[in-house]
Amino acid sequence: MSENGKLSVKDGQLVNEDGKIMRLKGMSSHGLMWYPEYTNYRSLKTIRDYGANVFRIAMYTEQNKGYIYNSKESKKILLNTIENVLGADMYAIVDWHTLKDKDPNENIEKAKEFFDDISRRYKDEPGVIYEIFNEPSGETSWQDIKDYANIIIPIIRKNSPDAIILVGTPNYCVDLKSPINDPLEYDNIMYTYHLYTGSCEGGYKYLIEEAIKNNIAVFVSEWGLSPEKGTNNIDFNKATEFLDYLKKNNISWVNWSLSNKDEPYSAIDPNVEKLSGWNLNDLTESGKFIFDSLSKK
Ligand code: IDC
Repeated sequence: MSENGKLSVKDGQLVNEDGKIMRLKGMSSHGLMWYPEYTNYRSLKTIRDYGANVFRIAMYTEQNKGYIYNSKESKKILLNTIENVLGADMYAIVDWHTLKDKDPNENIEKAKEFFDDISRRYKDEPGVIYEIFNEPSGETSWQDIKDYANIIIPIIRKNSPDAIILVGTPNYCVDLKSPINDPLEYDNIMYTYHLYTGSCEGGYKYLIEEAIKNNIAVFVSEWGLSPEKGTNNIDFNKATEFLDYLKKNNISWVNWSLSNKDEPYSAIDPNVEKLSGWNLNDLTESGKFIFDSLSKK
């Protein structure tokens, strides 16, 4: 983080303080209140040492002690995690992780308070990035998203005028067409695109190319290695193709997730209890691939 300083978006690309194109690569927490033990300083330092320069703090709004039901404790752990991420010299993405709440407007009152508080606390901090909601779904339209964003973004901008803000896209963050056709009218905005290998068919190339042509900045704020439908096999070739594509197009990525939950996209082996300092033997197949990619892809 210290080597790149304050980031901004120029012509659809993320650039560092000197105006040089740069990328963020790193991991997402699992749900912050599910696995807070992986947000300790040494754990973050470990992924930093493997090559990460960003950590996404996925604070669920509704599920598992979500912020809506448990604001005080969630916020304490979130603040502590931001400090640890910045201390490990990485950028911190503050992710208001909506999911069950399919339309971010459902909890907008809480979101307003939350983003006002965090952006005020970190108003002079170039290392904090805001992801104003996770994945919209169901009936949530681009207009609903814009209505929400047009309220939350000015709240953040009042305190932290230049912060990078990530905005999700309809249908679980796969619809880049919406911002391409009808972007928000603010600077330093990036639109999120999410992908899980088991359900991806390569359509991302067309979408991302269109976005680039139109100077729409894309940020892959969550992607995961999930098995192909009906099998237990993760297609690592697909994953490699995806990361190569992102590299070629200078797109930042964040992988789900840094935890040892027994599910395919977790990086840490479910039998491993270490909370930092993992070597390759401590990782799942996904984890090995990701930790190796942090420095290379
Ligand atoms: C999943 C977690 C899982 C948890 C579930 C709760 O991996 O342990 O029980 O959420 O709903 C997403 C979401 C992300 C999901 C993830 C994997 O952003 O919250 O995490 N995923 O299903 N979008 C596509 C996949």
